[in-house]
Amino acid sequence: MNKQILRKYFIMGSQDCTRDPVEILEIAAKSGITAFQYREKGYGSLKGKEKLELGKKLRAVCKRYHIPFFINDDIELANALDVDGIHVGQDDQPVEKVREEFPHLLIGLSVSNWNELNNSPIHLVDYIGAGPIYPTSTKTDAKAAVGVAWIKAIRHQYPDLPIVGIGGIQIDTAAYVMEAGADGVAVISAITQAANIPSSVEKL
Ligand code: TZP
Ligand code: MG
Repeated sequence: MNKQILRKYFIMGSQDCTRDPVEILEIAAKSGITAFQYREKGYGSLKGKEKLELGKKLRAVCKRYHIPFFINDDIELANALDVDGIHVGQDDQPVEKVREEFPHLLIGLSVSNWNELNNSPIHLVDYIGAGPIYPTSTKTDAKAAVGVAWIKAIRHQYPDLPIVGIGGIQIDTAAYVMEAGADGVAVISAITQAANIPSSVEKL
C-alpha cells in the first residue's frame, strides 16, 4: 500500500462528536487528512439503519475529497459503503476471514503487544495500528498505554511494514510517534475536540 495515506489518519463515529459528524469530516477533509475510518462503536453509537445512513454521508465526503475510507470491523457495511479498507481489532472478525472475503481491500489490524504481534497473520494485512501509545479516554476499553517504544519495536522486527500509531496522540506528541518510526498518526479527539480543526490538522 501507499504508506502516505497513513500520515494523518482521522477516525470517528457519531459518539465522538458534539456536532454534526458530516460537517466535522468535511472540514477535516478540506484541511488535509489523508485517510478516514468510520468507527461507530461504544457508548451512544448508532446501530443498524442509522449507522448505515451516517456511513453513506461520510463515505460521500471521502469520495469527494479522494480520501481513502475505512470501516471499523463491520463486514456488512464494507459492502454497502463500497469501502477502500477495513480495520479490525484483536477481538473482531479474524483477519484470515476478512482477507478471504475482501482480497482487493486494504486491511488494518490493531496490535498492542508482543503476544498479539507474534500471533497475528501479519502477512495478510496492509498496515498495523500500534497502540494505545498514550493514555486515552476516547476508547473506554483501551489497553494500557505502551509508549513510542512499541513503534520502535515493531519497526525493528518489520522494517517495511506500514505502521500507524494510535491512542492519545495530540498535536504536541505526534512528532514523537513519527520519530519512533511510524508512517502516520491515527487520531480521534485531536480532531473531533479541536477548537480549530483546520489548524489542528495542519499542525499534525
Ligand atoms: N484504539 C486504540 S486507542 C483508540 C482506539 C480507537 C482511541 C483513540 O482516540 P484518541 O482520542 O485519539 O486518543
Ligand atoms: Mg475493535
